[in-house]
Amino acid sequence: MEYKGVDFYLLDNLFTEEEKAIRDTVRDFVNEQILPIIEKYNQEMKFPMHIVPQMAELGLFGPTIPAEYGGLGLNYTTYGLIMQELERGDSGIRSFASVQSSLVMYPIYTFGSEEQKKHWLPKLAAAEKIGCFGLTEPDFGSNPSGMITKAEKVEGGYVLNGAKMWITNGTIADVAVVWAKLDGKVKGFLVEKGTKGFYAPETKGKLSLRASVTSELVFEDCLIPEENILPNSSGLKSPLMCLTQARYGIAWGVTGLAMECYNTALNYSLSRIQFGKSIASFQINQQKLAVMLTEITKAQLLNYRLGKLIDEKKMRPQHVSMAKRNNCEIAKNIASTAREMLGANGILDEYPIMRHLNNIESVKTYEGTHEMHTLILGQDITGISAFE
Ligand code: TGC
Ligand code: FAD
Repeated sequence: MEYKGVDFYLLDNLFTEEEKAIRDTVRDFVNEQILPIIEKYNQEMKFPMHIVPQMAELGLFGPTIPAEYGGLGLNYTTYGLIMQELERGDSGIRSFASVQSSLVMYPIYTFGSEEQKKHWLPKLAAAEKIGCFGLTEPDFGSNPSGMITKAEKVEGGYVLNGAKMWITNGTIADVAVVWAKLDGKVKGFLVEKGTKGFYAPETKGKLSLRASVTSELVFEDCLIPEENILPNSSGLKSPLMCLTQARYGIAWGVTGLAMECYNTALNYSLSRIQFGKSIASFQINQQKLAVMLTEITKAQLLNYRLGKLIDEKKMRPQHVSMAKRNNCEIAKNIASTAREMLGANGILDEYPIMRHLNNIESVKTYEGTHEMHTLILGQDITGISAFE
């Protein structure tokens, strides 16, 4: 059955023709290029690299970056809709786009020199170069301020020592945006593939986000040239600003994941017969569908308003935390309920639900865990930090 999206509150009436056209183009791309292949890549624990040039051609990398640097200069609602459609395909595909756009192009655009912007951004938009973002360390995940990776000033540049962990695209990246302490203050560095003393081994054994490359980054006396420091980065606030961008994309992305699980459960329940009737006719299943649709609609409304707040420059990071926290939680619940509604068939790879259910475990964890976003909101409400 043709997928038509989920739009109970007629939000389509609020999107512009351009926003809808771009969303539909990405939806078609997902239907034609991702859904037919993704289970295989997921099972083989590989990222489908061959789709990246097509994604670049569609303008899916850095879509909000101005055209003079290779982006499309689109608004944040459109960026969100792109992420919604990509994650309906798979969280690993959305992750690839999130990292390239929000965690690599955004920091170069925001904290980079004019030379860095001109050199890197068009290549990243065209996917001639792939990037990754290294903040998390083996001993510092939720609390990146404790990071021990450090840079020391030497003649002509900086020497970098330390390690990062759980880095999306690390092994396949041409350039890593790495956050390290220089004289005790966090700064961003562009570490290029092939730099002596830089290794990026792939993390094996993941049971979630399998169609995505995850890596460790190791820096052993890496000499980083002077021109590769991000000159306008300043303190932990700089990487946290990047996280706000990526968290926004995740809020939309997981809504797409939830829409796909809901749609699959709805179609299945209408056709599956038990006790002489479709299982959709039983009250308990109708309640499940009603709750799923309500939660999707609430998530869509959060996303819609959040996009406007960003475009109107009224967004605070706490607004994004609320949407990331809520939407990951409801997506996880919806994927789990959808799995139940398919009975035994729910565990088969013939349906996308089990893959989404496994993926959401990563998505709920990265970019700030559910608990971190709860505490961010708690601090905003009370003025009291409960992190320590
Ligand atoms: P804190 O003192 O609160 O803040 C330091 C400065 O930063 C400002 N700030 C933010 N600015 C922009 N966006 C945000 N989200 C911000 N959060 C804080 C803050 O106002 C302050 O500014 P200033 O001017 O006063 O200096 O810092 P803290 O050390 O107490 O940390 C707070 C905490 C715990 C919320 C933060 O560390 C945090 O968010 N932790 C979670 C870590 C996290 O999310 N890691 C994600 C790693 S990247 C990743 O997962 C990529 S997955 C990609 C994929 O595959 O899709
Ligand atoms: P911890 O910080 O050790 O937390 C463990 C548990 O304790 C969590 O439940 C947490 O909520 C809880 N906890 C911690 N502190 C508190 C507290 N103060 N109060 C209450 N509860 C608390 N990072 C990058 O930098 N770049 C990437 O590209 C990237 N990609 C990733 C891809 C995947 C597939 C995954 C799984 C992770 C990725 N990450 C990346 C790392 C991710 O951001 C971290 O895993 C996340 O921030 C949590 O850190 P942690 O795993 O060390 O958990």
